[in-house]
This record gives sequence, C-alpha cells and structure tokens, in this order.
Amino acid sequence: MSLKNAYLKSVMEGLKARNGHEKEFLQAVEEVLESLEPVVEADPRYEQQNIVGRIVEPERAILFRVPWVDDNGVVQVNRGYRVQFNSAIGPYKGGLRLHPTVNLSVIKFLGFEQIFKNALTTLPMGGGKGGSDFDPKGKSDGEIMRFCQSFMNELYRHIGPDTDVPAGDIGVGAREIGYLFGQYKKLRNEWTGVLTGKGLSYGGSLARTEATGFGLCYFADAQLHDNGQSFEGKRVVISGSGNVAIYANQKCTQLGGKVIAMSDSNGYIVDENGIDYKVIQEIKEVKRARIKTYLDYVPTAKYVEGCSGIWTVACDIALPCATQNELDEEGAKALIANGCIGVFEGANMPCTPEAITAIKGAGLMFSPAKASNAGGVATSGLEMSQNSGRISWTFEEVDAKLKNIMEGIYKACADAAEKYGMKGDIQAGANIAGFLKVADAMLWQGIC
Ligand code: NDP
Ligand code: 2IT
Repeated sequence: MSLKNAYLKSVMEGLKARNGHEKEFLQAVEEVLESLEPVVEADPRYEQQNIVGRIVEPERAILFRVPWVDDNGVVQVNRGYRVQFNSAIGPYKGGLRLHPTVNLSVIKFLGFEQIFKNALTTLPMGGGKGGSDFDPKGKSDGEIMRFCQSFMNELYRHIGPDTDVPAGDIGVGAREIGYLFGQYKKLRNEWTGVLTGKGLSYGGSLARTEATGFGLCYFADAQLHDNGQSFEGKRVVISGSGNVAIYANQKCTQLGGKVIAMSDSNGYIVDENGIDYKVIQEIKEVKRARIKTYLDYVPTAKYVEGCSGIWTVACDIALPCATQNELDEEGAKALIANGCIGVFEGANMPCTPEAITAIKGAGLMFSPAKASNAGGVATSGLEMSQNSGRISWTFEEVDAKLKNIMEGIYKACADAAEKYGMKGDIQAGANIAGFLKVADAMLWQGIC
C-alpha cells in the first residue's frame, strides 16, 4: 500500500529525505501513516497544525559514550541511546534494549511505536525508548553491573519519575534493572519509581514480569472470541524464549492452548506434548543457557538449527515474541498454508509489511504489537501508580487490572476501525485510536 493523501505523503517523503538510512524507523512510521488517511481527511486541524509532521520527530534524542572495564581489565566502549519521543500525555516511558543490533534507527522505531502503545493503555505515559549496542550474552554478573552503572552515570541526568521512566526490553530484565536502579539512587540520593520492572523487595509490581505475555494472551483471547474462536485445543507456536515468550506460554496454556514450538536466535524446539513454560524459565532465567538444552529435559523433543524455520511448524495460532522483522512473507505463507487462523504480535514489529499483507489478505486474524503487547508497559504504569502512592497491590489485583486494560484496548481498536470504515482491521484501529489521543493532547498544548 502506498500513501495517497498529499499531506501524509509529504511528511513521509520529508522523513525519508532526512532519515533515509533509518530503515526500521521509516517502516514503523509508514505503517502508522497508512492507517491515518481517513483520520486526517476527516479533521483538517491535524494538517493545519502539522500534528503528523511533529509526531514523527522525537522531542529529544540523547547519544552517549558508555565506557566499562571487562573481567580481563580491558577498557570497552559502547554507545548509549535514549530517545524521548513524545510527552504530550505523560512522562516519557519505554524500555531499554541491550543487543548488538541496537542503533538509532532501532531505538527510534521502538520509541515511535511506544507513543501510540502507551496512549492505548489509557494511562498517562508518553513515548520513549533507549538502549545500547552492548551484548550481554556471555558476560559475567560483574561485567553486566559495571556496564549498567556506567550507562546510568550518563542517563540519570535525563530521567526522573515525572520526566522519563525507563524499563526492560531485550537483554534487560530484573538483574539489569536492579543495577541501574542502585546506581540512579546513589547518584541522586533519592528513592523514587524512576524505573519499572524492579524487584519485588524494592518497589516492583507483582505481575510485571508476566505482564507482556499474559497481556498478549488476554488480547488474543478477546480477538479470538470476537471471531467465534478460543485458545481451547489450539496448537500454538511462540517464537523467542525470553520474558514475553515464557509468560505467553504460561497464559495460553492456562487458556487451553498447547505450545508446541519455541525458539532463540540459534534455533527452535518442537515438542508435540506441549512445552512446559517452567522448563524454559529454568533454562533462560536461571541458567541463561540456549534453548537447545531443552533436549536435556525432554529427550523426545526435536531441535532444529536456525530460528526462521519455526513458522513452518503447523499451528493454529502464531505468537511472534522475539524481535523485529522475524516473520517475513515466506514465514507468513507457510503459516497460511498450514491452516493457521491468527497471528498476534508479542514482539515489537515482528512481522514485515509483506507478511502482514499476506496474513490479512488470507483472512487470518492479526493483532499489531502496539495493541497486543501493551500489557507490559500498562503494568509498568500500574507500578508507577503504586510507587507514587506508596502502596502495593496483590498479584490478583494487578492481573485483573491488566486483563481489563487489554480487553479495553481490543475494544478501542475494534471501535476505531469500524468508525473509520475498516471494520475488523485491528491494525488500523490501533494506529487510529492511539494517534487520536496523542494528537488531541498536542492540539490542546499548542505548538511546542
Ligand atoms: P528477552 O531478552 O527476554 O528475550 C528475547 C528473545 O528473543 C530471546 O529468545 C532471543 O534469543 C530472541 N531474539 C532477540 N533478538 C533476536 C534476533 N535478532 N533474532 C532472533 N531471535 C532474537 O526480551 P523480551 O522477551 O523482553 O522481548 C522480546 C520482544 O518483545 C522484543 O521485541 C521487545 O521489544 C518486545 N516487548 C517486550 C516487552 C517487555 O516487557 N519485556 C514489552 C513489550 C514488547 P537469544 O537469547 O538467542 O538472543
Ligand atoms: O516495548 C515495550 O513496551 C517494553 N519494552 C516495555 C516498556 C515499559 O516501560 O514497561
């Protein structure tokens, strides 16, 4: 699909001219703008106030040096990023990613997506994202700690509980958040909810660890039911084996599905008897080992080298939960040929545009990441509320709020799609509903 509206087209062309090499960022923007044609045509203020031209430009992008000393005494240098994209509806909010593929384009795409995702949660959070090209794989706890401390030595001056509240993403879990929080507290001499995803002993929220995976399944369940389906008795394939994937496994199994395949960046496992999330938890969270070692626990399972082949495993439901552009047109066609009924995005932008076209074109259900993976950041928002109020809710309370938020997001997306003449198109509905909230706040706040 290409843009027809002259205003949106000019914004996109301007962005391409200025950021031609930022391919992930351009991909994320184009995907949103394609949904906004009926919106800007219905309300001239968005063009008059150049809301779209402003929303695609980060309010601030910070790049910094992160020097640290490895276990051999060698001085290493990485690059740190924090992109503060939009603060119209709340303090910047979004995760930190530590992965060698991190660059400005990746952080900008993630920060841009976060604006609309956070708006969909209904909680007051703006959009931001950060990270580094540091590779945590194979590093000792001491190296991770020294890196995190050095990263925070710069980041602390740009963040704060009412300014910008980072959290985890790929390569950043409870261990890293702990080191980052400790260093922030030391530098500022204050205890505030400046990071989310904290440990339970120092202000973390119950159910934040599970939230993205659980939220994905609550969302998918709502969409499945709206289409006369459910997880009951379904074969489910989940890519990835990290935070999102593990708890997506737990929840969809509880909802009656059977998870038959999971992966990491080296390969995938297939277990026709169903993969127990606790085994993956042990392999990934405790041992920090490769998914291949699943065979040590379940010798009857199969391991296949290379991760992209996972989409050839016959399934009813696919949950891509690893990384961007991990499911391409070929993968989508394999899913379609095998009778898959729905693809629900857990990772950020896991499906390529060509894959989405194929999936939707074949009539499968499809949910976009900014809607279906919003449960993580929504629960981060709940963690912020608990920290500010000096209170803590039970697991059941947080989980019930999360479920309610995810069902609300599904309904908001479905309603927006219908209102703008695209009934059933949850992707368009998510972009439209997220945009309308932020754009309205920007209109109120003037040119700033
Ligand atoms: P983790 O670091 O816990 O796990 C990431 C998983 O994805 C690992 O299995 C990893 O394999 C795999 N993976 C990462 N990069 C690649 C790659 N380039 N190719 C193939 N596999 C890869 O991260 P999360 O589970 O937290 O994040 C997964 C996705 O979900 C990301 O897109 C993230 O942005 C998104 N997300 C995360 C949220 C959260 O709360 N954590 C919230 C919303 C979205 P390996 O170990 O081999 O690297
Ligand atoms: O992509 C995401 O929404 C996250 N990594 C979670 C962000 C957060 O602030 O909890």
